[in-house]
Amino acid sequence: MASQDHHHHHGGHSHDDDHHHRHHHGDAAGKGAGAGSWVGEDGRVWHSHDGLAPHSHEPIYSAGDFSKRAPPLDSRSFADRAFTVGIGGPVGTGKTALMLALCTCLRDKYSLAAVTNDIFTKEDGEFLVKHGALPEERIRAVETGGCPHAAIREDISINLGPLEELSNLYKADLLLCESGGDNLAANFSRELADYIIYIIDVSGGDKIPRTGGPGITQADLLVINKTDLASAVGADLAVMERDALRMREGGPFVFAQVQDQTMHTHAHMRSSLFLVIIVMP
Ligand SMILES: Nc1nc2c(ncn2[C@@H]2O[C@H](COP(=O)(O)OP(=O)(O)OP(=O)(O)O)[C@@H](O)[C@H]2O)c(=O)[nH]1
Ligand SMILES: [Mg+2]
Repeated sequence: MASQDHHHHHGGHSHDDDHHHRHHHGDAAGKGAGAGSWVGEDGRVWHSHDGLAPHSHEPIYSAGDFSKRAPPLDSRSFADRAFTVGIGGPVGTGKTALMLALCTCLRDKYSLAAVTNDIFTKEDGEFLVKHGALPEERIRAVETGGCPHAAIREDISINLGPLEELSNLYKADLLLCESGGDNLAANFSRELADYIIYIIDVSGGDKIPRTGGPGITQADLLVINKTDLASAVGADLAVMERDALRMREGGPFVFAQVQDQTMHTHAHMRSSLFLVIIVMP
């Protein structure tokens, strides 16, 4: 299988702000910014599309460090919204499968609710409903349009609204929020996720951990999924382990087979659940 290049793409629209706008406002406004974009008073390129509120994208100059990742918020009131676990990662790595597994493992012990993000559909929410992850009314699906990373980073109100509502309706102990699949630069804002899980899989090749986007380096937990496919795609798990530990300064990661619930999988899944549970207030 050809390895995917997760590295350079940015959703195909004009986010030339990320690296250039500070130095080239005129250019960005003139050609790169395109219809629906403008340069704000702060010098950033703002845009509005797909039903998201106007937003600009914070420049991301590096993948950042695990030890310097945004800490949990001091002043966060869990009465307004329960402890929220964000699950991010590239397209198709197993985010929804992980949502289902977490719901299945935790729903008897805790009051849960889930919000899923898709670009143009409600597919993931429907999947969770179909597989009985939680009672249907505890699952909300949000359509983010073409900018899934904005919905977890710069314009999180699209997720905060349904999360707060579900939290209050069901006196939730724990909320799960699945990001739409996005590129390696997408990571959750601390304002949205109290605990961040970033999930990649082996099928993109064993180089992925060392390419080190903010999700890989700064998530509270990295999951490397679909280890059952490693030999089929020629991915060396030892390399992935070495690189994940190095990129994350020894921060936690687990290998997983989220879907095929083998004994082996369960051991890994338990350790990730354990990590989720120990950070709960
Ligand atoms: N072989 C294998 N396949 C898996 C595993 N986990 C998930 N899958 C499959 O991978 C595919 C994508 O899984 P999803 O959970 O939908 O991935 P996702 O990250 O939610 O995808 P998007 O939301 O579309 O970005 C599905 O066909 C799953 O059945 C695994 O451990 N091993
Ligand atoms: Mg999904």
